[in-house]
Amino acid sequence: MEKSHRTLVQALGLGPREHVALVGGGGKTTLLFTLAEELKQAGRHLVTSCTTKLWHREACTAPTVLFTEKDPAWRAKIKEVFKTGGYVFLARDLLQTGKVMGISPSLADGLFQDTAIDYLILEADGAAGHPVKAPSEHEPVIPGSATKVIAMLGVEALGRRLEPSMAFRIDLVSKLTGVPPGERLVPPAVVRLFLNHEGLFKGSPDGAHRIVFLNKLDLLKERGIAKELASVILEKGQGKIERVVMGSVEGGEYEVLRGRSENNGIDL
Ligand SMILES: Nc1nc2c(ncn2[C@@H]2O[C@H](COP(=O)(O)OP(=O)(O)OP(=O)(O)O)[C@@H](O)[C@H]2O)c(=O)[nH]1
Ligand SMILES: [Mg+2]
Repeated sequence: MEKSHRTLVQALGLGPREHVALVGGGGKTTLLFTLAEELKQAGRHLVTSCTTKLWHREACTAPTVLFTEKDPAWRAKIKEVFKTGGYVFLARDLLQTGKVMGISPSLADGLFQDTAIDYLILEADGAAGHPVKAPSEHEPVIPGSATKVIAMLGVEALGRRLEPSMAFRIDLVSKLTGVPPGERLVPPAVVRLFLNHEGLFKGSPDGAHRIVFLNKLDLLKERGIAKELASVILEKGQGKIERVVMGSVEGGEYEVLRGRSENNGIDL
């Protein structure tokens, strides 16, 4: 059964303390800062970061950006920022390319042990702006203490032909889905991106909830194809996928399809 939600916290079923890792393509950064703003408005203490690379201009969406290599007082500064009702984007260093280098998974794990931090939200994968990706050998980079892993896909790719404009690491996408380049990305094939052990959830901690997020629903004239994908994922996922969220992060609308476990999330 589907359920509509207005907040990401509800749609994702977040508890009072979570370590969230975002993988896949089609809206990770947008979701990261939309969720951060929701949690900030609710007075929660959160840190945003990445274990990959991300544009500095994107990191600057956060009220404060701290670099662990440049600033020995970064830990104390996070607490200072909490007192002002803000939040931090934490990175290792600023690169000449205009990107920031992310933190290590072990630093992320250590950070989440600090109970002053309610939420740690990380971008743990890169898709170079494409709606679809498949992970390479060294991707994604998910810390062991992650409690929720959210694998995203931009639904504008569904039913479209597999082309370089659509998919990052197109050869791997083709291999995982079984769709040859130039053929259509139909739901029964796309399911494998989420359920194959070499797919988007690769390296997720055993205890973490796995959530599929089908984003940019606003771009679809006919939503049936996204719903078809969502139900096949839950059916074939056999309880491994806790929920599928279909929605539009930019439009602020979310529909949730549940797996076996019931989890309504906290009320902010
Ligand atoms: N129409 C629409 N566009 C969206 C939505 N969410 C994100 N986008 C757009 O999709 C593009 C990619 O979004 P990002 O948030 O940068 O995606 P990402 O997964 O972080 O991408 P990479 O960091 O390159 O891997 C941007 O142009 C966003 O503005 C949405 O809900 N609807
Ligand atoms: Mg991004």
